[in-house]
Formats: sequence, structure tokens, C-alpha cells
Amino acid sequence: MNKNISVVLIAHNEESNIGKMVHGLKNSYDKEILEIVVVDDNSTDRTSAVVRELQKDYDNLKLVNRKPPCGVGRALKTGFRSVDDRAEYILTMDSDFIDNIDQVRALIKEAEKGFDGVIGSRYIKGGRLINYPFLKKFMNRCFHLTLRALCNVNVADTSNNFKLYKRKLFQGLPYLSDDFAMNAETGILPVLFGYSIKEVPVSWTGRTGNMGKSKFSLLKNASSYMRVITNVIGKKYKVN
Ligand SMILES: Nc1nc2c(ncn2[C@@H]2O[C@H](COP(=O)(O)OP(=O)(O)OP(=O)(O)O)[C@@H](O)[C@H]2O)c(=O)[nH]1
Ligand SMILES: [Mg+2]
Repeated sequence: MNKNISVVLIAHNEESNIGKMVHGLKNSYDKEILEIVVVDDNSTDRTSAVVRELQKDYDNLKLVNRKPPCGVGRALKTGFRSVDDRAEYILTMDSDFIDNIDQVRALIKEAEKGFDGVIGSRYIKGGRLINYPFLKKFMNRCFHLTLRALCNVNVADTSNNFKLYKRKLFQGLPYLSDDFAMNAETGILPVLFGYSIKEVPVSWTGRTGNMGKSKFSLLKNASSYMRVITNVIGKKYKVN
């Protein structure tokens, strides 16, 4: 893969992580990465300032500043619209996935075998969760059990924002969610539309003290994830 991956990093108040992500990706995958697109949603910290500083060293680093309303889904969609048309693949990662940078190699290797998309999966053999809240894991497993039982989607980890897909899978499918639940849609819709998706095991470590705060709230987002399931059952995802 020579210079054909656009990386989309979504960020809201990630000043302590975003520089490490950009450096880490550039250092390890300069041959493969065409560009890195950071989508900053109204951060009140120095996230954008850090990126602007890095742009002095990296000419293929883009910064997109969104206006409110914020949201993971909105930011991802903005990111997908902003990538260079020459990119064959888009890699999505959270801005706190510093420990996962080494694992991008495994995703690239699988994509090179010809799969339309590869997911870094926490829930297949070899995947690991370190310092992960019990309730979040429990709810995630319930979500996937329901998906399997009612929607016939047999992907162990649809909702991890660690995905390397052919560009059209991110740009061409009808994602409806504006919030965190879009991470589940990017795992589910390619399966619904018949693309070949491969999961590779990754380990995931929770944020530690110097990594900023989580923005995820189970209470605020649970209904959005349930809506994804009712959308699948109600056949709401349609390509025009
Ligand atoms: N652009 C944008 N990014 C967001 C928004 N909300 C969260 N993010 C980013 O989405 C990613 C995931 O958010 P996290 O807070 O890490 O959520 P999480 O991974 O479920 O929570 P932790 O397990 O504590 O890390 C991070 O890169 C955030 O900066 C938003 O409204 N807009
Ligand atoms: Mg996180």
C-alpha cells in the first residue's frame, strides 16, 4: 500500500493525545499514509493549536474545524467528505488510540489480501481489554448478541472505531447516526450491503491519568445504539 491510506482522526479536547497519534502514525506508516485528517469539534483546549503546530512539519496533515452541533457521527461524516480522492482506503481511529498504532500493521496486512474492510476487534480470540469498565463491556456484548439474533449480523465488534476500509464503504453507505452510534453503523452497514469484512484481534487499553477525559456516556448514547438495531430491522438503511 503505497501512499493510499487517508487516516481520519476525530477529536474533541484531545490536546494530550493528538500529537502522539499524528507522530506515531507518521513514524510507522509514512510509506502507506497519503494524509491524516483531524476533525476537531469545537475543542476548548489546544487540540487545534497542536495540529496547526504539527502542520509546519507535515504537509499532508489536514485540520477540519467543525461548527456545533458536535458529534462523533457528524465528525466522521465530515472527515469522510474531506479525504483526498486519490486515497484507496480510509483508516478511522479515535484520537486516544496511541497504544493501537502498532496494530495498524495487522489491519493493512489483511486489507492487502483483498478484503473490502478490516476491523480491529476487541472481541475475537486474541483480542484483549485492559482497564475497560464492566458495564460498558456488558452493554456492548448485549448489543452484539441482539444484532446477531435479530439482524443476522455476525461481527464480534462492530462498534470499535478502528477500521481500515476501502474508501467507498465510508463514503458511499447511508449512515444515519450523528453520535457515537455511527461507530456501530460503520461496522454493520458494509455487512448488510454484502461487502467482505475481516476482523483482526486488537488489544484495547482504557485511558490513564494523563490521557484526558472520556466523552462517552452510556446513558446519553444507549438509545442511539438501540435505534441502529430498529433501523436495521425496519430496513431504514437504503442506498439511493
Ligand atoms: N470530532 C468529535 N470527536 C469526538 C466527539 N466526541 C468524542 N469525540 C472523539 O471520539 C473519540 C472517542 O471518544 P472517547 O471519549 O475516547 O470515547 P470512548 O473511547 O468510548 O471512551 P474511553 O473508553 O474513556 O476512551 C475520541 O477521539 C474523542 O475525542 C465529538 O463530538 N466530535
Ligand atoms: Mg477512547
